[in-house]
Amino acid sequence: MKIIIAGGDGFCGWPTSLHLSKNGHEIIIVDNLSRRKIDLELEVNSLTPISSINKRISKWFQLTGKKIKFFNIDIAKNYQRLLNLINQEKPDTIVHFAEQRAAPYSMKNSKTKIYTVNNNINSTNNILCAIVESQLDIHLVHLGTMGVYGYSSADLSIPEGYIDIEIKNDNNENIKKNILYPSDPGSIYHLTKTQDALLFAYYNKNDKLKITDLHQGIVWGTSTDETNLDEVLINRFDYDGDYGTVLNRFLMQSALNYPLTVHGTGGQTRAFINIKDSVRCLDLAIKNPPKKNDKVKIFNQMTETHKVLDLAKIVSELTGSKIQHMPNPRNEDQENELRVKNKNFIELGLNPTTLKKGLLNEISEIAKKYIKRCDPEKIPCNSYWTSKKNV
Ligand code: NAD
Ligand code: USQ
Repeated sequence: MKIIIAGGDGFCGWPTSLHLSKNGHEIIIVDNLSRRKIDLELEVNSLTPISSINKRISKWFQLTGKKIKFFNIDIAKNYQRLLNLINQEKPDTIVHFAEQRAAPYSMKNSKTKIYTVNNNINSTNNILCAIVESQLDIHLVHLGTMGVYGYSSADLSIPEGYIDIEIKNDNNENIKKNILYPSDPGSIYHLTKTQDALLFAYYNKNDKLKITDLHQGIVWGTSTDETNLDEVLINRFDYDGDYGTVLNRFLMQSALNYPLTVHGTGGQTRAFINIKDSVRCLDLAIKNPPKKNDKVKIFNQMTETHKVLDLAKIVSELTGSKIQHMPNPRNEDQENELRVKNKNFIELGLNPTTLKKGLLNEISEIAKKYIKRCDPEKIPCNSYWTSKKNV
């Protein structure tokens, strides 16, 4: 298959590009390198030393003989270049990772809120418009987030996208409907993903586009078999207060002997998936497109749920690190239970990599290897959800 990977230079996009290239697909990366520019803006680096996109691609060719093409296009702003590329390359599939993905960055200030909304919603709408205008039969696979649902399951396992409801009509008769699960975003970033979901529903209804939306949990880990082949292929490892995600931050903090920064009580339950499973899920989603006239296919891309404090305890037992409860900079429930259905991927053959000590050790080793690149001043989370700090 020929596959355009929008956002293919990023944390999820780069290992996915390599994995799909190894599996014989023809890969075209489209990325405006905005994530690298945000590192410069925040004066922070990936813990791992990431090479330029051209060096990455050349090394992959040298090691495997497989070519990956790269186009630097801002898909939120340059619709015509995106459309020209689609018309020229005629891909079978477009995978869409190209959005600003950090909730804390999206809540930093008005500038980052506006940027996140403009960038994410325009990226998605431009891709959808371009598929329609090209008149090609392209399957769009988008990376959504578990956060579209909110995290409160209210004794109900969160279904994969849709929920059956029964309501009374004007004649007081019960009618049944199958609707998108009500959205409940917790940040401006998560809000853009709920808007994406509406765009998909509309283009699917109006233009019959074939779309798969993957509501992914928090990705942990950094390496895959392909990124492990050479240091030039290494994946990014975000650890700073805006982009670092919770488990990777705890593993990095333990390597630095820095207390594990648990927000509030640590009672927040979240869904998780290892990066190795994330790339496998993309492969499965691409191989199993919706049929013509199917509605948007929605999968929950996660393998397990954990409370933040329990994760801190696991890392602490493994490494001897201390746990420090911090005032929570976010406006979120301090405690929640979360149950999530994920049978779609399991039925397609996903064999989940669960949080094992061996794997945590492997990631700790990477964190230890590069810990000298860490700037401890960048660890605290300084983006507040509201002007009033929580205590
Ligand atoms: P990332 O920031 O590392 O990668 C995103 C890539 O998209 C970057 O390389 C960036 O330069 C590019 N990009 C952004 N806007 C663009 C634009 N307008 N034009 C072209 N390129 C653009 O993020 P990631 O962690 O790889 O996440 C990828 C996707 O997966 C996101 O949509 C995110 O919402 C979703 N996701 C990520 C996680 C996670 O834990 N990392 C979890 C769930 C869902
Ligand atoms: N947290 C801590 N300590 C920290 C960092 C985070 O206690 O040092 C807590 C947060 O308060 C939150 C939880 O850990 O309760 C998760 O935070 P996170 O930064 O790991 O994840 P989140 O902001 O939800 O975002 C990440 C990705 C995003 C993706 C989302 C999936 O950055 O792109 O969409 O995970 S999900 O969480 O399922 O919505």
